[in-house]
Amino acid sequence: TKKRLEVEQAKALVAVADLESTPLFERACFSLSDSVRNQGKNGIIAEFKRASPSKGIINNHSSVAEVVTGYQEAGVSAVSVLTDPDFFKGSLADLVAAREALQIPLLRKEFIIDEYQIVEAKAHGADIILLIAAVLDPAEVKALSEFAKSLGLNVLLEVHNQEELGCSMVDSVDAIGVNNRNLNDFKVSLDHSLELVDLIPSRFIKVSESGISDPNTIRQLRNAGFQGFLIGENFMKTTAPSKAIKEFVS
Ligand code: IGP
Repeated sequence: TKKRLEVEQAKALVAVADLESTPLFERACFSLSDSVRNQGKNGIIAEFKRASPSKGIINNHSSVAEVVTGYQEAGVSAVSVLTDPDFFKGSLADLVAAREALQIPLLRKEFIIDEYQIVEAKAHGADIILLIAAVLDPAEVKALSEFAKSLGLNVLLEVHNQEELGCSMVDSVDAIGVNNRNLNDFKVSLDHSLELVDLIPSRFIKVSESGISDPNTIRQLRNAGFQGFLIGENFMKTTAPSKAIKEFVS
């Protein structure tokens, strides 16, 4: 795949030992579960998202630092930054810029298929990595999540249906996210979250992902048992995402 090539090129350019000797790699990670349980924060995981495969360019004018600073001021529990260059116009430089602006957990939003990307995530300031059940087999989810935990990172496992949840769930993940968007046809339905929430054991942080655009939806999801809410486009599509999030939470 394209991602495999991208990873092999990155490996040829920067050795693991070089990533491991960066100051950010040494840093202790913020805990996602502590931040989500913190009563002073609102459970939102707000995303910096320039573009997407379904929408094309969403926001090409806002700076990472300005947007994520606004997210933090609005009381979010964590920030997510896309690093995929092709589909989402993101980069590791975006991740570092977010880290420099934040004192809360930061998620590297990426299609992770290799341990190298996990080392890279930590070396560029991430506290949390995403593992997507739709692109990994259960043995890979287990191995990659255990590797991430060994580096002190938090792990968010993303599922879309009951089958993925059943075969991918492992104790080495901290949080389970239900993606309301089908990655194949991009259709969004909250029903995915509502149908899966009771099948997720309570030892995991439960996150509902994608297509959330109304504070009432958050109330509904919270009542159903979710603690985390991953939101990108609703804020990024506005002229000032940092203002949009403040209005959303007020
Ligand atoms: C955010 P939205 O609809 O609020 O912009 O969605 C986030 O859930 C979405 O970007 C996402 C994603 C992913 C992107 C969820 N899982 C996996 C890339 C890969």
